[in-house]
Amino acid sequence: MHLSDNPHRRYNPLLDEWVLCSPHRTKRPWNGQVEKPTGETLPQYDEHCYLCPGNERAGGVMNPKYEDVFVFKNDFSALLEDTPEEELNEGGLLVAKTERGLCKVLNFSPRHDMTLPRMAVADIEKVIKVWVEQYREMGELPYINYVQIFENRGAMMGNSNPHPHCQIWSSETIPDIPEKEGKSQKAWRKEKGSCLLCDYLALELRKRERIVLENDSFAALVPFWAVWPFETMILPKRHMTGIDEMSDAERKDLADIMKGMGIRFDNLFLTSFQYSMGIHQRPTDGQAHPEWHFHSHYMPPLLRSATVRKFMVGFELLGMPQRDITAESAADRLRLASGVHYLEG
Ligand code: H2U
Ligand code: ZN
Repeated sequence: MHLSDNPHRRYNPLLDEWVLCSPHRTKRPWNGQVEKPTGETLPQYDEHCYLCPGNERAGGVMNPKYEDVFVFKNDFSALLEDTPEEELNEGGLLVAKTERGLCKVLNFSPRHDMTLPRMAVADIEKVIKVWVEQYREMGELPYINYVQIFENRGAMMGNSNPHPHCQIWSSETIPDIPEKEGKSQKAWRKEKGSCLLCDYLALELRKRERIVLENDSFAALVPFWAVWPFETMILPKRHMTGIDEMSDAERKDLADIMKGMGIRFDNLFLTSFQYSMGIHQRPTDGQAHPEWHFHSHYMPPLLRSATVRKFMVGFELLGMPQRDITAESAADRLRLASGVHYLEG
């Protein structure tokens, strides 16, 4: 099959969905605008930032003068702990159920101008440690069955504040996407007696067409079925159902590959790369979930420059996801990007 020439569909075995690939379209001329990056520099401390140390948040709470990471309950939580149980079902057409949950914000650094790829590996490790603590702590709450850790980086992704932070939303039900991934992994395990993502990673490490980076414990790759132009996944090489199973050395390796991936993303278009990143792992519903292989997804919208993004519109909203540049060429470009951050080179 000529994957780099002919329009085709690719299967996503995690979501049981397809993506349409149109590699021949990359030959078409580009008439859209291409702007120069602004090169905005931020102060280390911003007196108006509600995430900076010592500053006031909504509702008058003061942030402590924290020195590394700082986690707090979201002042505008999407889910609440004390929502009463209610249900609606009118003929299977008007169906609703109340949902309980807990939302937190985690600041990566006291520095307003920091980003994950520019932080020291040891400081990223501190962030991962808090992820593990929060995953355990929130997951142990009887009404919490899933913990979603995610970072929206950049205004393009709806981030309201450049201060480096992520969010943790934990919920009573398993959200649709991890639920689907869980089902696929369970079905694979039942049918083949192995793990879907262990098998997938072994294949990718053999082929080496879509691997971007790897270390002893992790690999970063552009999945065969990527939808976003530079969509990437980070997978542990060892089968682990959740981030709470990592050894100290594995936590360090995760911090290392996250930094490496972040540097390459930033270097691709010489800009602070924008994305939604998140970790998928075993639900916290009290079951073992041996089928789950934890991993993270990076979904960046940028396509050809610091400002020209891919839009999910038209056919994507009404038909199915579609991409032009192949996953293989995206992986090549990320692999060839420098490992030294452009602001430090
Ligand atoms: P995002 O920029 O990734 O959306 O995250 C900012 C979060 O911080 C957002 O969820 C919360 C918002 O609800 N927030 C507070 O908890 N307190 C504040 O004083 C302002 C914003
Ligand atoms: Zn700040």
